[in-house]
Parts: sequence; structure tokens; C-alpha cells
Amino acid sequence: MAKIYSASTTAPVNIATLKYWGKRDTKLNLPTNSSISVTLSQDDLRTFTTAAASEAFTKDTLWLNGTEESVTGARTSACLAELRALRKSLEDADPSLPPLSTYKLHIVSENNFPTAAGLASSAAGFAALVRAIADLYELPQSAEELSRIARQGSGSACRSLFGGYVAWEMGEKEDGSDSRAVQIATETDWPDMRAAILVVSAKKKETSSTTGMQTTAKTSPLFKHRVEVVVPERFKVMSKSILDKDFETFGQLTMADSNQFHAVCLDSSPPVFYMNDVSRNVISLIEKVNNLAGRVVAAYTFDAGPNAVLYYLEKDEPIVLGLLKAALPDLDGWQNKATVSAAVPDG
Ligand code: 2P0
Repeated sequence: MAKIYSASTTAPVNIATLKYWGKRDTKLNLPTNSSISVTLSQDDLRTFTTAAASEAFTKDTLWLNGTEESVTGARTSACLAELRALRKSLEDADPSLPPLSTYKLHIVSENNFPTAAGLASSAAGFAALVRAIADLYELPQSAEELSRIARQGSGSACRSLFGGYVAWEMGEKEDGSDSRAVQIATETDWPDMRAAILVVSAKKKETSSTTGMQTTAKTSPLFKHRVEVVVPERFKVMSKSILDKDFETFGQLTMADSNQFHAVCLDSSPPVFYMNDVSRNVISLIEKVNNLAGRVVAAYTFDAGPNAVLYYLEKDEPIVLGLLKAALPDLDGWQNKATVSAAVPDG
């Protein structure tokens, strides 16, 4: 019987505090602006992926949460082609290696959280896929180099190759070779950061991120101002706030950037809506608490869906979690804690 080679890995979710929204190249997933995110603990949200290769396999297959998905889509194909090419160059250099680059792949991936509900499932998914195959192929490439491949699967996936605080530098080159993720700081550099995830709805979002961001980039007059003026400055100040452990600045910018991201969505034609009434209640509540305290106790952020992520410092956890329980008792299924993860995904 033909031998089956396999490798398994997990990859974490990351939640952007400076949002990626807009592509300058849809094929290579090159963004119109740089972005910043925080990687969450894999105890709470993660994708677990196994990749296997064998001479006996007759076609590439991918199962996501038990359902067979296409591997012929441009994104998955791009990742597989790049990884196979890297493996091929290893095999060319050392002919004693088994020719895994010529074998079909079977990939099995499971999320422990709702898929496509604005909880960055594609980020963890493609990061895990790339890492699992890179491990299977015993590739020597660094996380930064692998992030360029994961980016082609889903833009935000490049940031899930690192733990802690991560920047996706947009780069300038047309071939995307300088558009990759880098770590700004590890979890232990700012260890008292906490995140709470409020699952407002686990339904699949109505407008995919890819469609939504293209609509915005094509039609929103505010968008140009955002990518040319606002984000470059915010990128510098937010990076510094992370290095300085300055939660006041970090929190203010996180909330401002979530609000501007949803503003450019609303400024699109047709407008794109991701938040709902519960999301807006969360914003009002956090704004009131911060206002009463005279400081940023918690910072909210919303991605392409209604679910809220709150960032706060460990010392304020009793206030934040107590407040949520008191003010939003009906919010079902919210996970009350996700510590920031430092761990680079296994492998
Ligand atoms: C982000 N989002 O920075 C932003 C904020 C959603 C809102 O990255 O088309 O799934 O696969 O590159 O990465 C969601 O977009 O989009 C996203 P593609 P992706 O996290």
C-alpha cells in the first residue's frame, strides 16, 4: 500500500484593530492599505487542519467542517501551487526526498467557531492550510515568507501566521513580494491585553468581505481619504501605542478605525451593512462607560459582521465582564474571554 505522509497544525484567529478593506490587486490579494491585528488565544478560536499526501490519492480534496469544498478556486489553487513549487525545489536539490510535490493532497480543516460570520474564519483557515502543507513538505521558509502565500488565500490570513501584535505591510511591488505580515510585538511584550468576543449572530454574512471591499473601493468617495490620509498616520501611531503599551491611544484608534471602516461601507453604492442594533447597543454602552470613567476602559471593534470584539486590560476585566452581563443578559453564546496569544501556530 502506498505510504501516506501527513502533518497537522492549528492556526489562530486575528482581529484587526486597523482594518484591511480594499484590494489594489484582486488576484494576488494586494491591499490598498496596511493593517494591524491582535492574534487571539487558540484556546478560544482556532482552525485545526491536517494535510496528507500520497501516491495513492487521485485528486486534491478539501473538507471544511465535514463538507467537501472546491480546491479549484483561484485562492486555494494559488496557495497549493506556491507550496508545491517550494517543495519541488527541495526535491530537485535532494533527489532522495519523496516526490510529495507530485502527489495529490487531502486536506481536512475544522473550525471551533462559526464560519463566515465575521469572526475571521478565512484568516485562521488559510493560515492553517498553508502551515499544515508547509510542515508536510518540510519547507524551511519563515512565517513571514509563508504569510505571502497565505495572503493569496485570504488577505487577513497572512496575519494569523504570527501570535501577539501583527502588521500586514501593504508593500509597493506589483508582484506582491513585499506584501507580508510582520510581528510588531509578542504577547509577552504586552501581556495584560484581553479580548472578549460577543457573538451577536452566528449567521453567515450577507455580503462577503471580498465583494464588500470591492464595492467600497469602486464607489466610496470617503475611501480615498481613508487609504491615502487616515490609515498611513494611524498605522504609525497604533504601532507605537503597542510598543509603548499605551492602551488609551490603542483603544481610541481601534474604535475610530472600526467606525471609519463601517462608515466607508455605508458610503458605498449600494451601501454595505455589517452591524445590527445589538452591535450599536454595544458601541453606546462602551462609549458611555469610557466617558463616565474618563478613560478608555474597553475598546470595541467590528469586522464584516455584527459580532463585537472588545479589547481591555486585565485589571479592568471584572468591570468589563460584569457590565456586559448586566447590560446584555440576553446575548446568547458570547465567549467572555480570549487572551491574546503569543504562540506562533504550531509547527
Ligand atoms: C481585517 N476584514 O483587516 C478586515 C476588517 C474584515 C473587516 O480582512 O477577500 O476575508 O479573503 O482577502 O481577509 C476580511 O477580509 O478578505 C477582513 P479576502 P478577508 O481583518
